Amino acid sequence: MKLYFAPDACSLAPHIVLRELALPFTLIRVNNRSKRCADGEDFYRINPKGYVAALQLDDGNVITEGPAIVQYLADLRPECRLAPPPTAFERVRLQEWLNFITSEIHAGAAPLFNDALPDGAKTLLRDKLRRRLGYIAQALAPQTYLLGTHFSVADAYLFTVLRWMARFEISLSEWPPLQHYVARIAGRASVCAALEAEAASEEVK
Ligand SMILES: N[C@@H](CCC(=O)N[C@@H](CS)C(=O)NCC(=O)O)C(=O)O
Repeated sequence: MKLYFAPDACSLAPHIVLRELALPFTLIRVNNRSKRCADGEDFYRINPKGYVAALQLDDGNVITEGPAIVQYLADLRPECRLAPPPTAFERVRLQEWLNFITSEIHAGAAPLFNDALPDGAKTLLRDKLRRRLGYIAQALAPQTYLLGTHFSVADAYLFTVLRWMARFEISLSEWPPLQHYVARIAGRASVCAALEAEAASEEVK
């Protein structure tokens, strides 16, 4: 398998999951501006949507969209319990979280990466994000992970997007359960290895 990624982008979530599952994979860095891959390939040929993450399977099939990628990976190694079984009711809870993270936090925060966004719009987006983060903090207050006691692919995704908040001048210290959650996940071996590998990857022109 090949994971197409950009450092500290949403592709960090499937990257963490690949390492949690100890699956063999190759990391291929993408320049999100030039759409060039580290191996010289035009990234649009891998993912015509032009964004990471993309996972290319050994048979050539490509999976895109973070929530789909992480669930596909978790189901390859069900014994690792990164996702409840597909027919279990708890799987719906996982999907609820993945959809919430992707539409309310990831997509809600994405425009803030654009420096050209007017200040008024930034304030509106930040306020909305704060309300969503408050909801997550409440859900996490009595438990260790989003689904309870087990780390799941939703935690890999939430950890990834929470890392961006400091750049938007949103301090997680406003919500101690979120701050503790991020610190806990940052200590996982898979997370340390993924962050190290992304930081050490060579820039692509
Ligand atoms: N809906 C996609 C969104 C992916 C996405 O927003 N990727 C960003 C990085 S976090 C990206 O590569 N943006 C570059 C671009 O859109 O040109 C998913 O959930 O996987």
